[in-house]
Amino acid sequence: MMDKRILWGGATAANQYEGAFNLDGKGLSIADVEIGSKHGVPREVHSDIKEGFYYPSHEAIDFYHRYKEDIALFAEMGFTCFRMSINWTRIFPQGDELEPNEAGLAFYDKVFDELLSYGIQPIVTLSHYETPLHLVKTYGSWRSRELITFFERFCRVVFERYKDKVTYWMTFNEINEIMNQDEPYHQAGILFEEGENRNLTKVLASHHMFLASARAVLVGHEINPNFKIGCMIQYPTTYPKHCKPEDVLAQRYHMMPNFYYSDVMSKGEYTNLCQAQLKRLGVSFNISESDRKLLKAGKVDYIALSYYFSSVASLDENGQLLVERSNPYLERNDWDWPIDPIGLRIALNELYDRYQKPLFVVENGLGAIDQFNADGEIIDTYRMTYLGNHINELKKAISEDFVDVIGYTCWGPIDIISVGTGEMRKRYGFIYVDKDDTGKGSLRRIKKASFNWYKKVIASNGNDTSINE
Ligand code: BGP
Repeated sequence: MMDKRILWGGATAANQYEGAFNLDGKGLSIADVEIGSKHGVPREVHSDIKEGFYYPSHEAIDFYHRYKEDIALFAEMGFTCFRMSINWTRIFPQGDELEPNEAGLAFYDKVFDELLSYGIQPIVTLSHYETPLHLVKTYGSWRSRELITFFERFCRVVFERYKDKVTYWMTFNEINEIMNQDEPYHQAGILFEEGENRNLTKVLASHHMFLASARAVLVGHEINPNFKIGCMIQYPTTYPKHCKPEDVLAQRYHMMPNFYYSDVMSKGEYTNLCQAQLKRLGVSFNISESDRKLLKAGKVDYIALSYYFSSVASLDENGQLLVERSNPYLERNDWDWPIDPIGLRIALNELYDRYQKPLFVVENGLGAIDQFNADGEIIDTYRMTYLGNHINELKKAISEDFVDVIGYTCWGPIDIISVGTGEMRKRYGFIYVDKDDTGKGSLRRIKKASFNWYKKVIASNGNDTSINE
């Protein structure tokens, strides 16, 4: 039984949800030139919009025009919070203007007012894979220190504008994925050039983003001291493959690039772990005294995390780190992601032990292929089982392990575009959206069986996760 009341809701990102990619003055973001993948093929990025291609972000599922209908459905489920991003390119279409786009600001006013009219608090990500394309082309994205100024300007404008409407903010979505991805396109707007020192670029771009995040924390607190500004990481709970000490070391090695991010943003410095990680990467760089001071002053208030699955790590015979998703103790979803609810409890304990800062689970969920039955319904028991089991472990982390958790927003409470594949058929929602992978469909919203289930979960503060079949 969990007594502590936490926030409950769902999480989205503008580029996967809003559509209206070129309306009311919006500029192009990196998402707007990315096409969907054919199954198994990586997504392709174009330098501009090309004739004859389908770009999933352009319409997405059109929250831009349907926000009232969607928010009413969220309210019906009893949401007390809703995570969304402000699309940077609605506010600063190119990213480097001096004055914001009023129509973009007005849109988020309408959305926040609608949410607040139902008592739903907006939880806002400032940068969720939506770097302005112009900044990528003109400045090389976060390779350039100049982006710190542009990001700070964007933050200042939205903090001022929404200071009475939003309390919880987070800076960069899954920032730690910069180190984990071959090319950190989504996270940092970077595709490598030939001959580029990739590790060095990743480290420097990350440094610029750390400084930008620290500036955002300082500016935000100056505008409203009650703001809570967090970082956001993808938490990759990892187990040693065997009880061999080498595999335990491998597990630690695998966590290093991830803690690298949460250490700098939460502790305000490059810790011994960060230095060890830099050494492993074979790169070094100078950090000025003023940068060090800024990082120390701009530590985050809380840590937000996404959690989907766990991995296992080992060292191969050449001493190389090997990370696998296959774990004989776990089942996997349609996209081969292992399903591991206890991994969430472990994640929360590891993070809280390390940082002693409040945690916010801002993404968790099951991507699945949903099918209508003969009665025209989607009975998504698999989704309820996945979420219910994770919520049960979340409650144990709170009530038995005394971890301080602010809230839980599952990913994609309504079906939206998948970031990994650009598909629609990878569905996370309690609400089905009639749209397929080629962009066809009426966009009609249809409740799945999990809709009423989540309503009950929220009403019971997560204490009733039972499924009535
Ligand atoms: C996270 C992202 C989200 C989201 C989610 C699910 O990495 O922060 O934007 O999309 O993963 O991933 P996918 O959409 O590929 O299933």
